[in-house]
Amino acid sequence: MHLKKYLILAVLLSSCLTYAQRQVQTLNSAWKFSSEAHAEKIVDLPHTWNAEDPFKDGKEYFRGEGTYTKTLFAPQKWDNRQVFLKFEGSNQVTTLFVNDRLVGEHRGGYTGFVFDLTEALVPGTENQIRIVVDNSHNVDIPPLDADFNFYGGIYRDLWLITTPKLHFETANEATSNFLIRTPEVSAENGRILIESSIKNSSAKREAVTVEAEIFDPQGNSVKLLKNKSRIKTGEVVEVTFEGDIISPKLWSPAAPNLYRAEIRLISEGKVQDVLNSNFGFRWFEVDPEKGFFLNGEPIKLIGANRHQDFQGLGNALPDRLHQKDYQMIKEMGANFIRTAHYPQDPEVYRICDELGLLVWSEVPVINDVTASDAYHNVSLKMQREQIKQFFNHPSVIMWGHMNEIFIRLVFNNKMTEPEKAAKIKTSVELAEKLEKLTKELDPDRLTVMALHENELYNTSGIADIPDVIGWNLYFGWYSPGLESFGKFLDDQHQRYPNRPLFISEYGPGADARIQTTDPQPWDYSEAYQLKLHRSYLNQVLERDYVFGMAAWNFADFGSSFRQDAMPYINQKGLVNFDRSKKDIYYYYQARLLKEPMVYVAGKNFTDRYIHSDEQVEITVFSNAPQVTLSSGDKTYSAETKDGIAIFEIPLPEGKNKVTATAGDVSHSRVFEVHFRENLLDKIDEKAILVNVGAHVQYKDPVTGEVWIADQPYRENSFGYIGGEVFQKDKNKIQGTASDIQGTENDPLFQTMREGIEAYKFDVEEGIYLLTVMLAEPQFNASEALIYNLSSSEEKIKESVRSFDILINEEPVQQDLNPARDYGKIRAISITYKVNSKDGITVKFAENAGKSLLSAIKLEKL
Ligand code: GCB
Ligand code: CA
Repeated sequence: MHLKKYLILAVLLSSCLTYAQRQVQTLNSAWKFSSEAHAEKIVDLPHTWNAEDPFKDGKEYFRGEGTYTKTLFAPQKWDNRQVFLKFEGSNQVTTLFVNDRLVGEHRGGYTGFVFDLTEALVPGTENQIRIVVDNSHNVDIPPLDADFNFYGGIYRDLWLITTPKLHFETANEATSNFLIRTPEVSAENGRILIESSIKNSSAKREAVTVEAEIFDPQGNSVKLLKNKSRIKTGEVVEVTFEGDIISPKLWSPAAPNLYRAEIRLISEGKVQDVLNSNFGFRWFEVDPEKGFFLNGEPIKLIGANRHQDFQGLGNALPDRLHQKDYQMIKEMGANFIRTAHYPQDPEVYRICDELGLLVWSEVPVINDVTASDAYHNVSLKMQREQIKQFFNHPSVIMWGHMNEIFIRLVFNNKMTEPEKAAKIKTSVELAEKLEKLTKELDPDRLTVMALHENELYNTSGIADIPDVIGWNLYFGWYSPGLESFGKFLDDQHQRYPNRPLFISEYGPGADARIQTTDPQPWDYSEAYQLKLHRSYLNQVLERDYVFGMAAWNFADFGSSFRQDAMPYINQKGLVNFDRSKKDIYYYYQARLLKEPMVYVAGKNFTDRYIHSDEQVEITVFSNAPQVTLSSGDKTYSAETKDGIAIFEIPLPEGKNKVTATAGDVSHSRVFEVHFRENLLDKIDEKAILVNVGAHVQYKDPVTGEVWIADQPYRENSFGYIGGEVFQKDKNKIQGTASDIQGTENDPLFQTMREGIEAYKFDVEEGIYLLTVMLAEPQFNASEALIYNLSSSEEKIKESVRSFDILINEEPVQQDLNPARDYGKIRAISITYKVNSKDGITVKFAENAGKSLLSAIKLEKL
C-alpha cells in the first residue's frame, strides 16, 4: 500500500515537472505523401509505399523517392528550447528540410537517427517540414542485395522531442546518450558504469549536478550517484558514474529481472532533463566444446530468425504487432531470436528484455559488398548506431557483422579470378574493421557472422574474425540429405575445434495449403517442414558443441524475386505471413515447453482422402512420454518419440472427432474421411478434383475446394494413364517453381504430368462438366504452328508443344499449343460439357512435344 502511494505520487510529480523538462511525443499523424508513382494523399506513420506492389509486380516494385510534408506550428515558448525529430527507422536515405532549409541526411534504413531542428524553426509560426525518403538501389549502402523487400518510407514511429537548452545530448548516434555497462556481474555483485553527455545550448555557462538513481525490479530505489560539473555555452561534457549493486537479481529467459536507471540533469536547484533506461545483470560465455552458459548455467539457445514485415502492411507495423510476434516466439518455448537481417524497431529490444529472449542483432551487410570507402563507412556507421541504440538491453548477447557475404561471388560466373580475389579481400577487410569497432564499443558481448555452406569462409580467413560462427545450413533443401547436416558440423568442429558454432538458419519452404503423409523435399508440404525441423533439432541436441539454433524463419515474409509455391513470398516461416500458425509452431512447443502440452496436428489437413482398406495417419505432438487418442468408443495409445506420436487408425467415412490426451491436457480435431473408391458414387453431391502430377493435396483457401493427390487409374475408379511427373529441375521432386500468371492457386499448376496418355473416370451415364487445367511450364516454349514448320526448323520444333484432346474418342481440342494459345507460365482452364453413356476417358494425343495436365475436375450436372 505504502509503496503504491509513493509510486502514484512520483508519477504525478514527474508529469508536472516534465512540461518544463524534456517533452517526447509522436509526430505520426496526417502527413501529405506523394511520389512519382503515387498521387498525393494523407498518410499516417508508420508508412511504406510498398505495402502492395512487391506482391503484384515482383521485382518491379517502386524504388525511388517519396516525399512527406506537413506544417508544424512552433509555439513561441520554443524560443528557449531545443527541438529534435527522432526517427526510429526510415528506408533508406532520409533528407529533412525545414522551411526549405536542409537540416540533415541519414543513410541506411534500419537504425534510428535524430535531427536538431532548432536553428531552422521559426517560433510563433507554422513551419514547413519536408522529408524526402529514397529507397532506390544504392551501391554505397547495405544491403546491396538480399532475399527480402526493401520497402521504402518512414516505416517506424517518428518522435518530436523538445528539451531545455541545457539537456542530455540527443542528436547523436545513440539517439540519446545514455549507455549502461555491466562489465562484471556475478551472483554477489553487479558493477555498473553509466556514460552520458550533456549539452549546453544556452547562452551562459552553467554549474550542474547530474544524478543517477538505480531502481531494482520491484521499483525500489537502491542507489543514488552524483556528479558535479561546469559546462560552457555550446559545450558537450561527458558524465560518467560507477557503482555496484550487491547480490543483483539476475536477468535470464526464465526470470527476466529488469533494473531501471534514471539520470537527472539539475541546475539552479531545478531538474532540467531526465532520461530513463532499463537494464539488467547477467553474464554469459560460450565454450567451443560445451556450448553456451548464462549466469553460469548451461543453456542451449533455440529459437528463430524474424523479419519485420507483415501481410498487407509491408514493413510499416504498429508497435503492437512487433510485440505480438515476440510474444508468440516466447510462447513457442524459444529462448532466442536473431533479428535477421537488420536492427529492428526499438520496441523489439524492449519486449525481448521483458519477455526474456536472448538476441542476436545484426547489420544488413548481406550477400555482397562494395569496395568503396563510402560503403565501408556506412556499414561501420550502422554497426555503431545499432550498438549505441540497443546497448542497454540485457537481451542482446551478440552483434552480427555480415550474412553470407560470399554468396553472390560464388555463384557469379562472369567474374574473373582477380575480380573475385579483390572482392574477397575487401570483404575480409570490412569484417576486420567491423570486428575492431564492435569490440571497441562493446567488449562485453560476442561478435558473430552468418555463413553459407561454402569452404571460402574458411580459406579466406573471414570465419576466424568474429568470436563465434553462425552457419546457415539448408541440407534437405538447397543441398541434398538431412544427415549431411550433422556430418558437415562434425567435420567443421573437428577442423576448427576452437570455433564456437551456432546454426543461424535452417528450414524448408512450407505452404499450409499443401498436405501429404508422404513428404518429399521441395513439395512445400507442412509434413516435410516437420520432417526437416525434427531432424535438425535432434542433430543439434546430440551435439553439445553446437551452442544453439535459429529456424529460418519465424514467419513467411515478402521477397520480390521469389518464385515459390506462393510467388514473392519466402515460405520458410513457422507461421504464415499473417501470423496464423503452421503446425510446426506447435511442434516446437512440444519440444521446448516445460508445461504439459498435446496437439493433434493437421490443422490444415482435416480432409483425408484414402482408400477404404487404408488407415488414417494422425500425428500428435506432445512433451509427454505417452499419448492416448480416442475416437468414438475406441482408444489407442502410443509413445512419443521426439515429441511425436503417430497413430494409424481405422476411421469410418465422414466426420470423426479425435481427441488426444496426455496427462491432464487434451486436444481435439475433427477429421473428415473420404474413401477414394466412393467418390464416383457421390459425384452427384460433390465434384472430383485431382491435383494431377502431385503426391500432395492442395486446398484452395478461397473456394475451400480440396484437390486430392493424384492416383494411377484403377478399375471402377479414376486416375491417370501414362506419362511422368514433370520435373523442371532434376534435383527437385516435382513441378516448376514459377509465378503462374492468372491464378492464385500456383501450386495446382506448378505440378503436372507430362506425356500423359489419358485420364479416366468410370462414371455412370449422365451429363458432366469436365475441366482440364494446365500451364506451359517452359519459358522458351515455342509458339510456332506445328503444321507450318519446314524440316530446317528442327530446333524450333523441339520446343513446340502441341496436342489434341479427345473425350470418349471425340476430338474436342485440336493442336492445343498452350504457349501460343494462352501464353507461357499461364493458368489455362477449359471446361467441356460431356454427355456420357458409359464412363469418361480424356485422351491426350501428341502432335509435337509432350502433352500436359496439371489438374482435372469432374462435376455432374
Ligand atoms: C539464406 C539467407 C536468407 C534467405 C534464406 C532462404 O541463407 O540468409 O536471407 O532468406 O537463405 O530462404 O533462402
Ligand atoms: Ca516503434
